[in-house]
Amino acid sequence: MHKPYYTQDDIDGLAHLGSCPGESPFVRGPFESMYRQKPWTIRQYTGFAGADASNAAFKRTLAEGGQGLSVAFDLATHLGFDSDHPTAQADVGRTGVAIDSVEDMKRLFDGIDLSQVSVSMTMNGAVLPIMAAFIVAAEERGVARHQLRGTIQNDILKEFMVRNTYIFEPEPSMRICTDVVEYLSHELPNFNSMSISGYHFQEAGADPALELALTLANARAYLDRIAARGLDLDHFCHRLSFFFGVGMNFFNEIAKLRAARLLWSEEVERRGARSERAKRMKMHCQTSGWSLTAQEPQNNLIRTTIEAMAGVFGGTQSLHTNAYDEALSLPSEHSARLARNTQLILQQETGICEVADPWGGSYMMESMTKAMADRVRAYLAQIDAQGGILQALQSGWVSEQIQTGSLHTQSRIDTGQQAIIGVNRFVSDEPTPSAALLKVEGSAVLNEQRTRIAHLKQSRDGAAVEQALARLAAGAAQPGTNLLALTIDAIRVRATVGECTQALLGHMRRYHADSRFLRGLYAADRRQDTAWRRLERQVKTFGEGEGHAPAILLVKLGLDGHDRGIQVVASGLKDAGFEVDMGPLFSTPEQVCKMLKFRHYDALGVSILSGAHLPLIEQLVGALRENRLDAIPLFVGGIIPETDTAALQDLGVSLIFSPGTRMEVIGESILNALAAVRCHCAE
Ligand code: SCA
Ligand code: 5AD
Repeated sequence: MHKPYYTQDDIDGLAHLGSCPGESPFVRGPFESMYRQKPWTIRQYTGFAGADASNAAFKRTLAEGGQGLSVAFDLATHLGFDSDHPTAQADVGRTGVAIDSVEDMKRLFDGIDLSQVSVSMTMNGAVLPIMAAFIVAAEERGVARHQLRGTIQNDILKEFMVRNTYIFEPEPSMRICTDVVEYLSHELPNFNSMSISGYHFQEAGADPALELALTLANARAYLDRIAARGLDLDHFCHRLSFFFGVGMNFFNEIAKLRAARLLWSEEVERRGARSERAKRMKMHCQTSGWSLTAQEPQNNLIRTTIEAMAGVFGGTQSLHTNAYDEALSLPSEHSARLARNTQLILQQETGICEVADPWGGSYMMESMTKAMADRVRAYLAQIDAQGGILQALQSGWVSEQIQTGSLHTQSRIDTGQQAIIGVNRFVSDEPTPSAALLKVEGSAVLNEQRTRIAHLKQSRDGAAVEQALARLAAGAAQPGTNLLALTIDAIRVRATVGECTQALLGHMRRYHADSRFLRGLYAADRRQDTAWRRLERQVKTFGEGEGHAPAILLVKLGLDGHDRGIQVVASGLKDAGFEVDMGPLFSTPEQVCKMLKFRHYDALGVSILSGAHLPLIEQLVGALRENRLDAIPLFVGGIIPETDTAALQDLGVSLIFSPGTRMEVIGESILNALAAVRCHCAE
């Protein structure tokens, strides 16, 4: 909560005051001249379908004012599956670009001079083959390693906590991260070897203080590992970069970014760094995807502009602004252009770049920066008391903190305490003018990738591939060998991303996470609310009629790991009186059938945000039919464009819930649908 106004009293004695931008502790920004000398990099996260389509989008982005590149890979690539792997089929090319080999990587950057453009790659689980493919692609184009500028995300801890594109268990995963940092610090001195991320925590429900605390806690864990290898902080630390989300909490977001630099500088100094460069935090920011709505999507342009301004006032080095059609699909050409223009207008029309840290000295901002830093320190102390972030992860503390945040936010929205214009206030009855959405032809991409893999496998030197993969597998069993060096050798002889991953899996176990959701918290927030109490009564009445509470199985299908939505729905329905089970992430239709046979369920709910809903639901419905389970009512929630509604209904889906649907609407619609089925059966 903010005070009504702030005065000199609020900043008297604050220890962090008094420095200039570019001076330790860098609270006012990493550089003295900041944007006057070099504005932040307009770096839009881009990728879909195959390498050629994404290459065209990169070239368009650069021609239309983008200043750096940022690659979004598809889920199959993230999880180390080649496109021809049976598990990956529905997801190929959906949420990002499909990359199976160095040949794909070369096409991705065809005609783009990698000695001039910096490239960020959001890759964590399959970081070894992807980083290797990038290095080999550049090498074969004649770009020297020291010329390569960019960033690899390489932040596996937050994958276990929220983002869910992990492959190996935490220990081997930490080794891989550290191998990458070590290799890049020697071989690619201008490449940022980690982008330690808070963004995904915020998207999953963390408030700015928790987001920052978890980011710094993870960063500390990485520092410990890297230090244990004997690397000198002053040699590698300036290449550890950060990544934060920027939501609608305007003042707090600015304070968060200022506090982030302050705390990082303190941390690195405490560990004995001597150079200023090592203590200076640099960051990328992305406006919040979660804050954008499917209802009246043009409102999202306004939200994104405000969030972008908070990122800029906070002193970010690089920025992605989301497209307004975010809650409906991946950006279209038009929405991507508007998103980019948002940044160009800020840079070139407003004068914002002329003054560094314009909020510096504000009674409010300085005291909020201090308050933010204090809250983060308190979280870090809590994490330390548990023995560190890995322990806090394994005990479930991290996910409990984040889910608590997401449930409180949801209840505040559902009760109207937190305003979202067009969703819970000033809802428009007018139909939203329909925008042309990007459509990925998944099966075409899949067929093309399959053909390319087959061709690659025919034309390469099979024996050389086998030997390189055997060396990689042996390296996995041998701490002390650098796995990135071995993966580069394998990728160079045309091993695929999937083959490298398989080789590592020989010695590094695949990680499986539990699905958890919280009980009691959501209902506690809504106890006074008549709409909620009505739902509770309806569930009770249904249960009395049936002799048991309505039971629902909620599942995620395919490779999509976005589980904030399903967790919130699971908690809400459970609190309303439903019996709720949640299947594990990455369920297959066969596994869903098995779960349905294990106990009685009245309904099945599927959450899909990856755009793969049509093939996945088709597969699921086929499996349900084969197993004579197709009488069970099927609900789907997620990012489902209206144009796909009819096809899903034809497949037998009873109800479709878009983002932003209130909990009581979900609960009541399910009960009504169940009642309708009962009536129908009785006729
Ligand atoms: C800049 N420079 C200056 C200066 N401004 N020097 C003096 N005075 C100034 N005012 C120098 C810098 O030191 C640097 O040189 C060079 O100019 C480039 O500037 P930069 O600030 O480093 O900018 P950039 O190259 O853009 O790098 C930004 C950053 C990097 C450091 C943050 O890591 C980055 O680009 N990150 C992007 C991460 C990203 O896009 N992630 C997408 C995630 P030196 O290098 O020589 O020092 S998307 C995601 O994960 C969400 C979706 C999902 O899938 O879940
Ligand atoms: N292209 C552009 N933006 C993307 N996002 C995710 N995948 C892509 C992509 N392929 C953005 C969305 C999402 C956030 C995590 O990143 O804004 O909410």
